[in-house]
Amino acid sequence: MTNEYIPAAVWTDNSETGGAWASINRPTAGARNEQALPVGQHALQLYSMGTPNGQKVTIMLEELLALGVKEAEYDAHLIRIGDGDQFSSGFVAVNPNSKIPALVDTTATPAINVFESGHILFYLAEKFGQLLPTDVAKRTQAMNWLFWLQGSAPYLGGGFGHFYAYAPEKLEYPINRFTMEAKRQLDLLDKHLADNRYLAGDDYSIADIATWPWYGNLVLGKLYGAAEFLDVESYPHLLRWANEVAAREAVQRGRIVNRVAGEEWEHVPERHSAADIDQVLAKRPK
Ligand SMILES: N[C@@H](CCC(=O)N[C@@H](CS)C(=O)NCC(=O)O)C(=O)O
Repeated sequence: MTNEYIPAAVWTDNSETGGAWASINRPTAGARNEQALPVGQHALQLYSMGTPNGQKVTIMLEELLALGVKEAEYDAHLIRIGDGDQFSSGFVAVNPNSKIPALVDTTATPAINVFESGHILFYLAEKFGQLLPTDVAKRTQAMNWLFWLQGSAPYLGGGFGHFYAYAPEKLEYPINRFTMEAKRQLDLLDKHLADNRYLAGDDYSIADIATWPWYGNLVLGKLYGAAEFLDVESYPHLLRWANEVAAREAVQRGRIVNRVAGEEWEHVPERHSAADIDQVLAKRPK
C-alpha cells in the first residue's frame, strides 16, 4: 500500500483539500458573525436542519404531540449548516459546539438551552414523562441504546458516510475500515432486533427515535445511497424494525421538518404549526 501523505511536524490548516463540507470547516470554535436567532410563538424553539441528527428531535416532538402533549408545540427554525448559520452569535449562545440540533425551552426563566440530540430527546422525555420507561430495568435498556447510538453514529456518518459519499476522492483504506464497522453495527442491531420488537424491548422509546434516522434511513436506502453496497437485505430483523418505525405517522411528519434536501415534495423548511407539515404531506406521492 502506498501512502504519499507524510504529516508535517505541526499540522496547519489546508482548506484546499476539498470535500462536501470543506468550506465550513475551521479548526476553531466560537461565533463567526453577529446575528440573533429568530424566535417564534411556542414555548419550545428548535434550531435545526433535517439531517439524521435533526430528524431525531422533530420526530420526538411529533410523537409527543401525537400522544396529546400540547405543551410540545414548537417552532422549528431552519439552520442552513452548509451556509454556516451554526456559527452565528445567536446559535453559539445556545450551543457553543455549533452543531444542530439545539433547543431552547422558554418555559423556564431564564430559558434553558439544550444541545446534543441524544440529550434533547432525554430532556423532552423527562419533561413530559413520555417515551422513556419508568421501570429501572427497562429505562436502563433504553438509555443503553440511546448512548450506544450517540457513540456509534459518528462512525457511520463521519466515518463511512463521509468517505463513501462526501470525500473528494474514493479511498479504499478508509472506505474499507468504516464499512467494516458500519456492517458490524448493522449486524449488532439485526441480532438485537431478532429478539426485541424495539431497541429497549416491547416499548417504543427515545432509543428507537434516536436510532431510526441513522440506521433506519440507511437500510431503507435514504442515506448515502449505500443500501446495495452494504447489502442491507442481509439484515431482515433490522429492516422489519426500520419499516415498522417508518410507518408511524409521527415519524412521517417529523422526518420532513427542516428538510431542504432529498425529494422535492418532502421539503418543510420551517415548522411553526401542524399545518406546515399537513400541507406538504397532502401532496405525498401514494
Ligand atoms: N453529537 C451531536 C452531533 C450533531 C451534528 O453533528 N450535527 C451536524 C449535522 S447532522 C452539524 O450541525 N454539522 C455542522 C458543522 O459541523 O459545522 C448531536 O448528536 O447533536
